[in-house]
Amino acid sequence: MATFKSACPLNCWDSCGFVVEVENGKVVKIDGDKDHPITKGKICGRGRMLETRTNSDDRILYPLKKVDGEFQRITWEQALTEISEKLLIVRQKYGSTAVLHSHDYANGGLLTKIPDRFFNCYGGATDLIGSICWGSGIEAQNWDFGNSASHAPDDIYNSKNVIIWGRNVARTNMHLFGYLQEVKKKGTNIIVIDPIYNGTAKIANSYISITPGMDGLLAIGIMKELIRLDLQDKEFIEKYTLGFSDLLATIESISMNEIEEVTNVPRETITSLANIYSNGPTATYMGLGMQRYANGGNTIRLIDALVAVSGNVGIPGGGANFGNTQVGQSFDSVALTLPERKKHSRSFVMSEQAERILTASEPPIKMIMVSSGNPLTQVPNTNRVLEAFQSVDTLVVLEQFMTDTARLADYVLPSATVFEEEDIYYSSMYHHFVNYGPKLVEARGEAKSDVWIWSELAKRLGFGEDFNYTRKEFIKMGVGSLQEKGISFEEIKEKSHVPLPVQLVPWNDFHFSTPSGKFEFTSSLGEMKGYDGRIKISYPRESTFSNQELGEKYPYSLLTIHPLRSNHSQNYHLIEGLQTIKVEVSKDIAEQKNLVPNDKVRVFNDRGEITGKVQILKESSPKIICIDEGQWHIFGGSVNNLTSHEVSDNGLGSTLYDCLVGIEKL
Ligand SMILES: Nc1nc2c(c(=O)[nH]1)N[C@H]1C(S)=C(S)[C@@H](COP(=O)(O)OP(=O)(O)OC[C@H]3O[C@@H](n4cnc5c(=O)[nH]c(N)nc54)[C@H](O)[C@@H]3O)O[C@H]1N2
Ligand SMILES: Nc1nc2c(c(=O)[nH]1)N[C@H]1C(S)=C(S)[C@@H](COP(=O)(O)OP(=O)(O)OC[C@H]3O[C@@H](n4cnc5c(=O)[nH]c(N)nc54)[C@H](O)[C@@H]3O)O[C@H]1N2
Ligand code: SF4
Ligand SMILES: [Mo]
Repeated sequence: MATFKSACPLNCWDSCGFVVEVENGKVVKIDGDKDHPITKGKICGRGRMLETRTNSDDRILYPLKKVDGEFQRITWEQALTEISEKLLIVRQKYGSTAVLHSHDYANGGLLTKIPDRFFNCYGGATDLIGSICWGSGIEAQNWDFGNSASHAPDDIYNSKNVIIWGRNVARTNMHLFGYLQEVKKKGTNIIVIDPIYNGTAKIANSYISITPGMDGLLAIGIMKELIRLDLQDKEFIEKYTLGFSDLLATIESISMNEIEEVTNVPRETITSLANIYSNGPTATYMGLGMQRYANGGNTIRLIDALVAVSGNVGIPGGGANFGNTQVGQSFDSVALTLPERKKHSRSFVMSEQAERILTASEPPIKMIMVSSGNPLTQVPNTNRVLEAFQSVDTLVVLEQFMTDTARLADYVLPSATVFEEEDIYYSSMYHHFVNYGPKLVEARGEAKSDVWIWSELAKRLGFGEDFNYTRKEFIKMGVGSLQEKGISFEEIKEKSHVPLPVQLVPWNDFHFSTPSGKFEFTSSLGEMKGYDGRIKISYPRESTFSNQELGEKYPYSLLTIHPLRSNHSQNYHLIEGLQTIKVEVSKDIAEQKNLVPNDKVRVFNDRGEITGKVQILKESSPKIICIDEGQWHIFGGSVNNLTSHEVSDNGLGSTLYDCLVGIEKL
């Protein structure tokens, strides 16, 4: 047996360092790397499950082609020849943008950028922009700061108060949870704002429950109190911001009574939050859940504004922490993806891909290639996604398992798992370390790395010379941008984890990356893109405040949060205990509908329905139903049967949690 350092590839805040045991050419155990400065030897069950995902009997090990509705094993030669011929014919007949590359970010390896290189060299396919995950929040921070950047994890030691605003830290961000436990012992004040009393709320000094989608209004309430009490940071506002008078006008246009009513947060709590924000440093860690609403971008902008007005921007222990895109921006995407090779382009917003596939003309979508994603369970409005993905002539899916998306494919190409290929891994969500993952075992069966698959297709399409590089050479291309900062691939490989040269306390020079160089309450970038750049008062699309009629028909807010034991859809087929649908309801719903635990219920709206077994939430905002995302069709189906594909206010995010439903006992 031998042990090796490696890295978790999963799309997660934490990006952990691993120690992997290999015996007789097989991965047998995964543990945490104690030497990793952030993840310190602790990993979660999803990381450990990668051993099962690699060794499972259910893995797809050979190329498959659907013939008369049944999958048949074919050779790689046949698969690659037929797929490349189809790509050539589609381009010739309809143009390159008749092909859609549908993907998400299921793998945090640097070389997941290679499909972009492939499609650019192909001439430019239809690609996806924005993100169902964090699109509206990232765009919001681009408007306010010019980029989305977080404070380094250790900076939490400088915070007097920590506000966990809509992030399910105990479940989704285990190392931030570790930090919270540690700083709490030293007296740091921890506050959780969330519609659900979650695992993080349990360790907090206070828990504030809020009506879903109304966080921006709470931020306005806090700013109103800051200003009433004359606690705002006048110097910061004066010297480093743009558009404060517009913000003031918005703040003044709504009363505290209205805010209390809509948010369900009492005035004393709002006043106490104003005192906490002004008596900092106060760090705000925002989650992604609360920006998956029609007003999601505006919500993040209002929280950013609160952090700015209270003087918590650019100081140690402060920050409006959302994503940390400066991590991913450290790599040389241009060298890896060759954008100049693209001749044609068309983009669909990720959330709307099904609608756009179904309505596209000039050219229509004729072929879809899917990698690192499972749109049939993960993209909103599953019934429309099914219709869309069934409507094209050819669907090719690069996969490890027979997911709902793979099941629908004409060709399934078996993809290697993390330990079967070399790469470097990072996450643009939390910390700034890049981790090295060596190739530890041979890929099982005839599985191949995605890079190999794209390269073989490239050869057959006549742009093989752009792919005539080894994996190592591709990785080196991507880290070329770090050379002048003294970081090389060899160093990353040797040390297993290296901190990237990003700002550890972002904006500490008060030079912002916005067009004005200031923090922008009124966004010039937003205006340049044709939006009203001002911060507004806005509500979710599906709420009793904005749509009374719908609220009467479907009175409950459905939250579809991330599962504890699976990264999205990745483990449901491997853990028997996950193969049911749990419908968590707030106490008021249980009382009103006479529900007790384990009652069978149907949850429904105009888009679809789902059935499952009741559990009752201990504490939450009223009128809430919560169903974890990621479930497979064979185990009851994805909760995205119910969600809407509509985009968020700034155009680039999803409205997954902006969803009204009804419920009935069966
Ligand atoms: N176990 C596990 N961990 C994961 C993942 C996973 O699938 N499983 N996925 C990873 C990925 S890709 C991501 S994007 C992150 C997401 O990490 P998080 O942001 O922590 O998780 P989400 O499930 O998106 O968000 C859920 C939280 O937002 C709250 N919420 C929902 N609506 C509102 C609202 O209107 N206001 C407020 N204040 N709170 C609200 C929910 O109650 C819940 O506590 O997690 C990563 N980590
Ligand atoms: N209702 C609802 N829906 C949601 C969310 C929610 O909170 N609620 N969360 C959203 C969020 S935050 C996200 S990030 C998305 C995630 O959406 P996805 O990324 O589509 O979700 P995963 O289940 O992680 O699916 C990824 C698939 O990629 C495969 N895969 C893993 N590694 C590789 C690889 O290296 N190559 C290839 N070819 N395939 C690979 C896995 O086997 C898996 O089947 O889901 C979104 N959907
Ligand atoms: S899923 Fe996240 S917390 Fe779990 S091991 Fe991987 S990076 Fe770490
Ligand atoms: Mo995500």
